[in-house]
Amino acid sequence: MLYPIMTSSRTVSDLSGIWDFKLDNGRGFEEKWYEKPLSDPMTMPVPASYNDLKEGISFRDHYGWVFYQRTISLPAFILRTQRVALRCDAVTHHAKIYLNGELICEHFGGFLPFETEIGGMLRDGGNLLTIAVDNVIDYTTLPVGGTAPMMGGGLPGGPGGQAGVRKKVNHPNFDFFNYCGITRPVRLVTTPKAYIRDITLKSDVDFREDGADARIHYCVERAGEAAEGTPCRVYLYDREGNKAAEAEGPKGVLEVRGVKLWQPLAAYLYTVKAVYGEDVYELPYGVRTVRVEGTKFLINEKPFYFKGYGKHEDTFPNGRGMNLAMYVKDISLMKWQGANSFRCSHYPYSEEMMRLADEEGIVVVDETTAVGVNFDFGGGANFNGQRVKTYDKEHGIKTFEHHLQVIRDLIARDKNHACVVMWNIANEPDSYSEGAYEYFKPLYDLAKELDPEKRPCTLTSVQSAGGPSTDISAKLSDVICLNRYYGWYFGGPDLEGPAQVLRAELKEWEKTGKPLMFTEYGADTVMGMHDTTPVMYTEEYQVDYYKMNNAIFDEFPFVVGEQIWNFADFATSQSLLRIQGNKKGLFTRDRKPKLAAHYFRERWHKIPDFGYKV
Ligand code: BDP
Repeated sequence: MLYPIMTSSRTVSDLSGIWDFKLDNGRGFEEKWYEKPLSDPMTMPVPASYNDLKEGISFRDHYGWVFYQRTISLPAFILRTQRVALRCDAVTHHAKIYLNGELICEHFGGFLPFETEIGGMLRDGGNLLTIAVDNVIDYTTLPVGGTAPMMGGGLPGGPGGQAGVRKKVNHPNFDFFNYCGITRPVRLVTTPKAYIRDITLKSDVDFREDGADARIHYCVERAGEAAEGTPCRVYLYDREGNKAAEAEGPKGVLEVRGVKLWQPLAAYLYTVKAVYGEDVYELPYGVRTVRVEGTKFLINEKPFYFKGYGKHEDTFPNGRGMNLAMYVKDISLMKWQGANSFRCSHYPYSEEMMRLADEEGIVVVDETTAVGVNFDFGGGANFNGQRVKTYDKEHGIKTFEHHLQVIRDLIARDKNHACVVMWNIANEPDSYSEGAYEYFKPLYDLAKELDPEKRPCTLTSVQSAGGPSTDISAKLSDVICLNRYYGWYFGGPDLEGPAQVLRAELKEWEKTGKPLMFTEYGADTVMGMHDTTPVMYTEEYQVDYYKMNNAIFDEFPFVVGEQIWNFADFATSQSLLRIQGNKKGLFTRDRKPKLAAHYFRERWHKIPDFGYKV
């Protein structure tokens, strides 16, 4: 799916701004709030999560639907000649869109874009646009919600309680706040009536001693009615705007001798320009290769070492709402620290962030919204004390079809990004129970089939999955990705015993002959809490925790990366384990460094991006 841009044939009208807003009181649909202007509306910015923008717990934790509204119009000459689509980049988690009182589109899933054509429906003058948004999560949605708190807590009979729950509330089966609303831009996008629907690119690179040549295979998907024989041409421009190659036809090859490669932290982007009839689209594109060979992760045929983090889209008060200034700041902090990568934990990040990562040369592990596909959290008593098997045919997870759809949409959106080097199919799913292999095998197969580059696929594996004999990621993943908390949830505050168990576990994984990276390890740390004897939650303990883990990773050449948990402190559901949020950040939520941030800065600047441990 193409990112919306202005070109000589396309306009984009950004609908960002203050919209009218109202929480559903249970009668919104019955009373057809979408048919007329909302009575007594609140003000609400788009894009943003709404939760932290008005005061009070009942607002923050609202369960169910909300209504956003504004009017839209476009000049008549555009409506006469152009195709018009309404594009939403992300509405969390379920959207119903009404135009002048008519339902025109419905979409499930809160982190990927969708669009609907509205040209023929727009009237002269103002048109009432209503977007109803639902935040309910359960075991049919991704991410997954339970019927009781994942990490325990809550009083029996109280709002968060496990028994006799009075009020309906969401129970995320994951550890981040269930921020929702219209979190990314909404835009009106126009194109000529015959238009370029999609572009798919894939490079073959011949590496020579003194450089490289590339064959960029392209496919331009066209749509709309066009005269027979409408020409399609594709051009490649270098960074200075010089034409580097061109080709004719909707499918073909752009040949580049002496290609300039996209490299981690040394990005080079060409522009691919497609022209079909009247329509023109331009796409930034980096040429690079990715593959796994033995226990190495090769980027441009050189063994790469991942240094970085799992992150969140989480800032105050935007929640998960787009925050361009923070995206730029975060990448600046990554470079300050000597990092080269991050993982889009636990959902696809905004298209603006992906484009920025392309431009800044940051390597990305791209993740689906499949977090919480695991009914063992909270001791398995996640469903009113009932133990339910994750893949139980009758009572188990019902996410499979949606999971397939998320993979389709994620790859459709991100397939052309040079920054994306691996797909993460799920975070900490139940990858060890009966039915796990049958659930996951088709998902890996689909990702491989759809990705033009056939990037490596993985799942980030939960500690309780055990080792390679029980965890299906041993069979399915191209790179073993471990989320491990030795010295925190497992064994903390002791660091010596956990070190031995970690070493023993790595010896087991080494036998699989696959590369392995850590996609999570971390310790909650309250900024400003210090002690001479490192005790849990102090900044000193966080440093010692990381030193212990890193020393063990360094013993194993097949460990190809360390992505710590988390880049910054972030908001999550309340529980006895969380002190106003998850505090595992190297940085605070407002991006001030803890002691461990300085420790990693020293470590990572000494570790080369390529050839470490070779
Ligand atoms: C892992 C999850 C992550 C949590 C983290 C933690 O993947 O989302 O935030 O643990 O406990 O289980 O901090």
